[in-house]
Amino acid sequence: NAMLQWQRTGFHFQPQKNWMNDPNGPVYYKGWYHLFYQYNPEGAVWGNKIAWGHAASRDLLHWRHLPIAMLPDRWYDINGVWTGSATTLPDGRLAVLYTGSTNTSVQVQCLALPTNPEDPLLTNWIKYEGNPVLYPPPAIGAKDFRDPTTAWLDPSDKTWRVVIGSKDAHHAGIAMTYKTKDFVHYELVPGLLHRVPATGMWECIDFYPVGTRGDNGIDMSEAMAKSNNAEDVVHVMKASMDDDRHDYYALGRYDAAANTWAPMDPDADVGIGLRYDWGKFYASKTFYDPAKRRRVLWGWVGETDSERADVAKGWASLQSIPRTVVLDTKTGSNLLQWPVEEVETLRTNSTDLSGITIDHGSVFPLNLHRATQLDILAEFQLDPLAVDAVVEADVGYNCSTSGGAAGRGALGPFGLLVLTDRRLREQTAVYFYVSRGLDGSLRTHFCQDETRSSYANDIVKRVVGNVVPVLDGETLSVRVLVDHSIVESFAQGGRSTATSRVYPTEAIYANAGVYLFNNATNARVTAKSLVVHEMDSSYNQAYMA
Ligand code: DQQ
Repeated sequence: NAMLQWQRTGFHFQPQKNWMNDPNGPVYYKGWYHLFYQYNPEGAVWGNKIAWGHAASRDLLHWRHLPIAMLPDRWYDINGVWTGSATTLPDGRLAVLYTGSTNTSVQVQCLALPTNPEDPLLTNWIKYEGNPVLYPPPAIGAKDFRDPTTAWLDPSDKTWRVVIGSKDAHHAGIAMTYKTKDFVHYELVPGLLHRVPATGMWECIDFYPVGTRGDNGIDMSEAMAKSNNAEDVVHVMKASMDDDRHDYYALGRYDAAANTWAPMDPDADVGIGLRYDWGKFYASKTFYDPAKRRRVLWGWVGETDSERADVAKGWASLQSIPRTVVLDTKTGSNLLQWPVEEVETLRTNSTDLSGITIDHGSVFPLNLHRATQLDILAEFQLDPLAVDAVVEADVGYNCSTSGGAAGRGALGPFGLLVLTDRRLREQTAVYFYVSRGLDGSLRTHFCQDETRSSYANDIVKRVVGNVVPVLDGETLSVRVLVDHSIVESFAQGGRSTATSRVYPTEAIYANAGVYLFNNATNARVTAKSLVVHEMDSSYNQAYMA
């Protein structure tokens, strides 16, 4: 069916068919990037046969699909080989820990190792004969104990630390630390690494350092070995909140001796402050890439259409574009996420449309060849005289509830309409909205409006987004990746991101277009720079298995 085929992406990772969810055990090994993922070999929905799908790549873009790495075939994982992480040992070998859902649906931790460490493709895996290696501790629910992190070496006693998420009896989300010498025997470290009331089950915890200089990525064990330089790093804690299905992170300080991590800003703790992405993005995980000395983030981008539609098309879910993660040294209070540099190698035809001014209440069509796979970079500036003339505007603005791209205020919304049909009725809007307080201060929201993204009606359509920090002298900038059924946007250099799954019915193939729009009532907007790159597909024949 051509319409469903249309939804497959050109440069986002997806299996050839069936259901996918969380990224698992991402790692760089002997020249290859490996991505494992939660995979249902039996169909396009989640189920109790979840296995570890597997693919490998030289560049994080062109993937070689490999055989399933692990199937649910033991009593301790017969209800699912669930999420886990890979750890690179000092001798270069790998240890993988994952959660098994047992024959009685107890969540236990299991160890797996590559059958042949000489094989750079890591094709075959052995489950450790003594599995499971870890059961839920007393007072923790049998079904609330999952998703072990990548381990790191603690220099004080030269043993490994692993973190596992759960919730306590008061519905607080918790992070527990375990100690192990050999990945077989474990000891619970007293106390909790962290706890946040009322946040419920913490899935897929990620815990890693970022440098305060904001440049290279850092391996966790390396950062610990240099703990006398603790001032040079901040530790990020991320949890995927089962209650609301979003990935929340916070920046904080790790005290290894005390087994505690505390947020630098208590008002921005895990689950109540920052999110990786304001759209569809969950169960994410980072890994340290020693080849390019960077930290790379993957996130599961699920479907927002109906299960029936997924079954009809035979597949469900994408992975986000892999994103480098660094500390934002300008604000000091958030991360920056940006598509890995390899993405730029897919750029083909490039159109420079810098300097266009859009009057208030108007749209401007971009003259492009193809608009289904794009990498758009735009920088906007509101007419400064118009901004000065506005005394107060839209102080209570909210992306989700203030009318989206069709709403009109003094200084917004304005931005881009992508995957737009010829009648300009099917469209996904990526936009800024500036409000002004009585004290003269400006606040900028970055939002993505899915409400007109498809004529189909079996789809969850929302307006997502939030306030994004804009510092003095900065323009409003956004990078938008358009790839058939996904719009993945990065505002202000990656301070804020928004990912939408969209299902256009008319804005497909040659009918898809891009427009600039400005729905502000009081100000003209200039696209100071605007470059649109068409993107090659990464799924070319040579790389198919
Ligand atoms: N998905 C896995 C679990 C994890 C959840 C099961 C998060 O291990 O907690 O497929 O999406």
